[in-house]
Amino acid sequence: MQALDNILQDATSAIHSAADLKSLELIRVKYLGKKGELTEYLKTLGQLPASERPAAGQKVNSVKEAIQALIETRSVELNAVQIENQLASESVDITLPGRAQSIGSIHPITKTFEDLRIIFSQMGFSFMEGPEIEDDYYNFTALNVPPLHPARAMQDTFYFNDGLLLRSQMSPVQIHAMKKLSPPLRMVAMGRVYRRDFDLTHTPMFHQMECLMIDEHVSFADLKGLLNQFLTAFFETDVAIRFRPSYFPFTEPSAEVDIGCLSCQGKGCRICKNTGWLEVLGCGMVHPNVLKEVNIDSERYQGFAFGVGIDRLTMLKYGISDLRSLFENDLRFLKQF
Ligand code: 2U9
Repeated sequence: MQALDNILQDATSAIHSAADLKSLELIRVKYLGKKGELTEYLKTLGQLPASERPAAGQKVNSVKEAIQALIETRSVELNAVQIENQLASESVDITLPGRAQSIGSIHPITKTFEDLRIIFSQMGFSFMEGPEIEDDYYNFTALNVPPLHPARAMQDTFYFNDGLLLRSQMSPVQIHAMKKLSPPLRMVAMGRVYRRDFDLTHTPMFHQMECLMIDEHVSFADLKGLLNQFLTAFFETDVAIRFRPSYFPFTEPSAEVDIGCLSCQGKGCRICKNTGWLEVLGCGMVHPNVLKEVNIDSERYQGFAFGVGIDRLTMLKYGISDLRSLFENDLRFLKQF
């Protein structure tokens, strides 16, 4: 009986000091397992005189139940501690600021495309598209560019081997349109064009917009009015405009258009090379030869056209001084838009 009390005492203090579930399991095996101290004890019961057996049996059982109950209680405690520890180690600090999603921005050239689309749609122009690979006829011949014109030279245009070329202006889109549709026509073509030019102010691929209007009684005055409205809307200010006579094979008469310098208001600065003016586009009345080529009666119909470099227009509007920044995709630059 004394030995059983000693076992209970030892087991009780071992169970109390068990630090985790693993040590508690070892204690259970030590006392209650198949070869455990109490089990061994049970086996010796048979050697006792029959009169002592029931009392001894009862005592072993009560010690066994007491140990089981102690283990059960401790196991509940240790389980709770284990869960506490796990929760503490896996806890999330919800006061930490989250990782910000970086949001893209609109490329300035795309922004100009979008602005131009709004301005010219509001003035009743339709937008048309065409292939970037054209042939000599649509890019030059139909536009009254003579066979030996310098623009056709190998050093200006990208040619493929089989008579095809990368369009060097947007005009072929308008030739396709004029062959399909009949006047009156108000159309704009915007997109990529290609020239064999690569220096500080030229890239081999750049962006152009060309505008064409064909109707009866269309005059240079209509062209001036439209350009005034367009440039004022685009630069969001009352820009001064001047026309200088020029020459293009596809327009007659032709002119180049300057706007009053946006950074010095015409006083003269580094941007306008002290002239007070910035060249922005070329324009003119569509040459009768171009109208004849697409079977439009040039006696009845006239048209005006103009072409503008979108990259340059964008640089002027946003004060971008280096053309390369439009093509490098440096996020530090792009994120400003
Ligand atoms: C058709 C007939 C005529 C489009 C025109 C220009 C003048 C012009 C330049 C501006 C800067 C090209 O990007 S740039 O270097 N363009 O000066 N473009 S008239 O004339 C047309 C177009 C289509 C059927």
